[in-house]
Amino acid sequence: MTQSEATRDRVEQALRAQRIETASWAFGNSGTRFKVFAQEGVPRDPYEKVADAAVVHRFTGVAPSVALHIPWDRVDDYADLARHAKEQGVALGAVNANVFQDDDYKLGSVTNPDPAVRRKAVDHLLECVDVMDATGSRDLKLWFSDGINYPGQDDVRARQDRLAEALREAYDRLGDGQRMLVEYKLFEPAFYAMDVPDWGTAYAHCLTLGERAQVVIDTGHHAPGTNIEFIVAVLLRAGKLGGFDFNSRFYADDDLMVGAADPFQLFRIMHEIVRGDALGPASGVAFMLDQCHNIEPKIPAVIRSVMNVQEATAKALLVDADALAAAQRAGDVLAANAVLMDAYHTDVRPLLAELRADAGLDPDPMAAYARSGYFEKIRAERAGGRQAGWDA
Ligand code: RM4
Ligand code: MN
Repeated sequence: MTQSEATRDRVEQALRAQRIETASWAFGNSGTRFKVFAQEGVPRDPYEKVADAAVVHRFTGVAPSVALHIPWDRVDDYADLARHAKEQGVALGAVNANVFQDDDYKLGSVTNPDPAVRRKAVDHLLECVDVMDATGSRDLKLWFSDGINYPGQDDVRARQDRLAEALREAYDRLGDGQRMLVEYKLFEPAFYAMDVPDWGTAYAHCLTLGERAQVVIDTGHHAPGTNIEFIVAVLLRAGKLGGFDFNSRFYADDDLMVGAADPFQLFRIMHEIVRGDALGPASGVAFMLDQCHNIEPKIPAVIRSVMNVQEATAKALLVDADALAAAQRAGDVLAANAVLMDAYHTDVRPLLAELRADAGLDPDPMAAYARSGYFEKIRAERAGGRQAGWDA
């Protein structure tokens, strides 16, 4: 085998093994605080959301699980939902707790000054672990809207204590093989101080909690200009990167399709993943999408997002690691940068098309979905009923 054959072999193998998790809420209606534009064919319940996620997997072959959001995806029988998923060819993935939509949570959930509200919020986290037991999910993903709008509104240190206490109780409830992923966000809905604003805060709590608590990076949750790949490298090195919520942003938490706003950033992130040997399932890094498709059709938008992650990954895998290391050792700044840019500028679409064809898939998932008639089917079938959205 020549060196280039060996490279191609390694790249193909890694791409074949890649897994990307879709999000149930990406299939429901969403919008901004100004307007939610309803779309035809949108799922009316978690079963229909899972069916749509399964379609994404059918056409891409690399999206075999779908994350749930509780209570948006509340059902009477979670084991039955898991069976339905399996029948459709997918599994239920991370369980996302939702402690940000009740009136009680105006001043916070797990950090609320009122112990009764904190109790209610922690009980919801525990309920989410019950759901995981029934679905077979590995990850409990926690994002807290908690924070304060004004200096002096509440005691920042006391809120950290309350957060630590809540996380500890949920952590101790985890079963074998289950993990807690702690997400951070710079601002919104709190404008002065979020209780988990950054990776450092999330990391500090995870470190205290133990091995099964890890940080999740939502790519839309940073200040503009933040070097996200640096965070990836540091967390990976510390064994504390639990996964990603992928999306794109131009301004704030825009939740646009990953790789749409800044494909170069996505490549840089995936380069650190490859460098840290964290692409495969053994690394425990979960590659999840957390997006909302406000104006574009949802299923093709998720397919496009999955393909964007694949393309960035393929480019990252093509980085000539030996040449890069040699240039770095020699202090050859331009050569080192050129190695990365060469890989980034490679058109990997033919390679991915070939891999799909080898796997018995259509080389062009977008066109195959459009031809499949699935949209026409759900548009006809899903008339009437209440469409899923952030309030359902
Ligand atoms: C939050 C956060 C969570 C996601 C919700 C929908 O901003 O990103 O991960 O579950 O939005
Ligand atoms: Mn997120």
